[in-house]
Amino acid sequence: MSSATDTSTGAVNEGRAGARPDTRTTRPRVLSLVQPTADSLHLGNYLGALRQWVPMQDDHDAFYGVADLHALTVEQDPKQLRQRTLRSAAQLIAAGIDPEKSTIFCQSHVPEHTQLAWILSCLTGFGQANRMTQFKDKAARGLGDQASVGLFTYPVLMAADILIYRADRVPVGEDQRQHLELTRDLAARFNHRYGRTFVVPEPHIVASVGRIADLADPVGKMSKSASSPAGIIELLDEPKINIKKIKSAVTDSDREIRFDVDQKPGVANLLTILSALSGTPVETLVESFAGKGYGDLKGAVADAVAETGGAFRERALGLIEERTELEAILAAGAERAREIASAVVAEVYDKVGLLPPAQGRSR
Ligand code: ATP
Ligand code: LTN
Repeated sequence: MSSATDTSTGAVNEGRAGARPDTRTTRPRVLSLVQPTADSLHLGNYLGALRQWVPMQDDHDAFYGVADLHALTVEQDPKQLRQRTLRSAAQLIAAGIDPEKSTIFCQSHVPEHTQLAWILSCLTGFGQANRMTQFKDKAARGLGDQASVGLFTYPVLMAADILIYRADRVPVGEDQRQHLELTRDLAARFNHRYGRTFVVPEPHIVASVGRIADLADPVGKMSKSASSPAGIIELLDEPKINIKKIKSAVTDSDREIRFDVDQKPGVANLLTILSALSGTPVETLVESFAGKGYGDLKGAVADAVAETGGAFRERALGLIEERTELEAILAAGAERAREIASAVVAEVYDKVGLLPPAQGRSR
């Protein structure tokens, strides 16, 4: 792991009088964000990302939040974006992120992210940015030449989100691995050019659940923006809708339940989901389904999703109504985040040679 204890920021370690003490000196830092691009998070977000975030808040200094600026890389309805930002925050808390343990914030409330993103974009080769496959996929999916420059530079803003907190670990799904590689490159490049400044972060990707597949097209990943309604389990949907989708999940034409991602991607995905939700290893599940059919497997998956999803849904729908409370949590999170982010941006501006504005000397 890269060094967690950096000496350059008093601000990181001081904490505020009366605030939760900053535990950075003893605990590594974890950071991750979700985009508010839908009313509901889906099962892939939950298993691939959020579920890893929850235990990490116990032994890390945790920063979790909502990447509303990233959502703007594709067209959004303004009113809906605001609602989805609050809904996303509610869902993080419903999943078990505790505002007493973690700093929960909204990306646009910490304007230093965009300040650092500009500096990092000046260190990013056009060719390197152009190799990012998520941009290519999203641009190819209908946007073509209309894809925004923001979508193109999205991974640089993501690097800024991570580096500005000197995060040690970043729990994400497999689709973000390449962006993490870019982030690591940019950290190392900046450190090499200007002296040690950033922590080079480690991705935290759990292989078994890093890429939950689309139920209707199990070769693709379950995605808020790319999946058809039939392919995606939205956690805030009525349980009966999700049960129906699971029962209609695409499998294959033979009848054997075994784990083979290449030959039987639909069945492998159902086994992956059931294993993650039940805590039972895939091999044990395969043995227990010997002689049974796809209908039995789907029934077990539907029960497991209903069980985990039911409690989550109830908590989230309750929290979404607590707007004032959610806003207060985000305000407190932004305050703590800005203490760290503003010190890092000041240090970076100085290192790259930007002239500081003179205090009180205007004529
Ligand atoms: P979009 O389709 O709008 O890009 P998304 O469905 O990929 O959205 P994000 O908000 O971008 O969702 O992702 C939040 C987190 O969930 C990220 O860490 C991402 O890697 C993870 N994630 C997204 N989809 C999956 C999936 N199918 N399996 C596992 N993890 C996933
Ligand atoms: N690109 C991520 C969302 C995201 C993120 C981050 C994740 C924005 N900034 C920083 C981890 C760390 C995605 O889920 N598509």
